[in-house]
Amino acid sequence: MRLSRYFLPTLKETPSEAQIASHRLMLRAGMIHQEAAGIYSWLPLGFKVLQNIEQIVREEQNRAGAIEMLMPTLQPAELWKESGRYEAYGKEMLRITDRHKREMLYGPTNEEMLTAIFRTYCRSYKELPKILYHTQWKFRDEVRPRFGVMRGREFLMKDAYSFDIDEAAARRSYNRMFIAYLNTFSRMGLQSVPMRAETGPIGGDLSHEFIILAETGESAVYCHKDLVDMPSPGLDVDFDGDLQALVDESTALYAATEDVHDEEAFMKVPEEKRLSARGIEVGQVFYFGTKYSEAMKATVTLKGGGEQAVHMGSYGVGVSRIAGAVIEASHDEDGIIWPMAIAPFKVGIINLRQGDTDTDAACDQAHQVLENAGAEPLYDDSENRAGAKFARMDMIGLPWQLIIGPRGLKDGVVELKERATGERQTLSLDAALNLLEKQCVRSE
Ligand code: 5CA
Repeated sequence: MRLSRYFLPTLKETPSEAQIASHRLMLRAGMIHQEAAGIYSWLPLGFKVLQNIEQIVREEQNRAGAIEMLMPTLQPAELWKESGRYEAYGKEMLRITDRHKREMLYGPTNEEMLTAIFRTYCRSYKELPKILYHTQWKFRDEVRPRFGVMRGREFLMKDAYSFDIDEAAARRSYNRMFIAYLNTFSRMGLQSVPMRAETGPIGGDLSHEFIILAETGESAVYCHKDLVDMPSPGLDVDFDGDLQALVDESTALYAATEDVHDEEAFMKVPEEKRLSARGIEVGQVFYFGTKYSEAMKATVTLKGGGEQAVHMGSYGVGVSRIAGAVIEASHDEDGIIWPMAIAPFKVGIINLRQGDTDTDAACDQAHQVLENAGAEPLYDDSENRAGAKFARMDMIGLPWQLIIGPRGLKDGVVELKERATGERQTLSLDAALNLLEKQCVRSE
């Protein structure tokens, strides 16, 4: 992509309304544009990041055996009256009346809708187990939307729902999602810590939040320090096998969010291993048994006769929140440092003397080769001074910078800079392009 043809409205000044680094940088890097409190447009650069996050979430959901679908943003109020949550949800729910005076709402989550779909089509134990998911915009009229996309009112969530015959089977579905989440966040370069958590308006008594430790996180959390660098299970996990041992390993050490924190149990952790910190919740999993299936009569017939309300769980990932969380976890004073897996472009080409025939030709060649190889280059072909080009490239945080100027070309060389380490190397254009193809093109 040529910058001259792209839409990248970067800002030099730090926006005064932004209190944390990720919000500031998302505005400055031209990723998002605020439309109303907690409601954002995703500009092209931000939208690419959002799509990359969504795709990783999708691949790991599919790998774990969940099935993708799509439900609407608007929901009829009747469904929520059946479960009893229409009143209980309170002011966080955006209620809408259509022209026929029918009560609707902008969905904050989809337990009711999917339970109703399930009961329409699935009547027998033979249909079980099932995990269905979608990635869709949600609306929660938060009292204090803040920190940009981290606590929005409209936000993108992946939500999955599991249906099983009994608690033991439901626990297996819970474990699938639990392990899938560890892998999902790890692929994005995030170290997530699963912590016991409150269930809130979703319900049930078994729940874990997946927390990214960060000083600017909204939740106070307490955990054993060894959890902070625990390796993720890895993509070769057998999701049809027994995952209980893996889950037990990840939950054996103390880890809890403030709401369920047990100071007495925490004190049993050796003092030098006690960590009380702040964190960002990027995902949460719930098992709530028959809470919705009983109220909404989602039952299946049993093998030996009789009927059983299905056991359910739900599993959310804050897709849009993750864009902010990754920046909180990965930036420096010059700007964002994208992990390769979700970077909006993988390499920035910087032309140090626009208009110089040889330099322009070398940049054009690099751009074309990298485009064709699928290395997703962004070519700064603007007339700006080199200093301004460097500053902008650092700020938007692409993993690699390929720097091409007339002086180097005379000696047959270009410069390659890695954003994360700041390391630079001087090499021939061919060698640089070779290296970039290896680094930036996904191997699968
Ligand atoms: N139905 C369940 C699971 S599918 C549910 O709604 N869970 S949740 O309330 O925990 O939300 C799931 C994830 O969405 C959270 O872990 C968080 O990462 C994200 N999220 C929740 N509220 C917001 C918000 N206001 N802004 C951005 N992301 C949010």
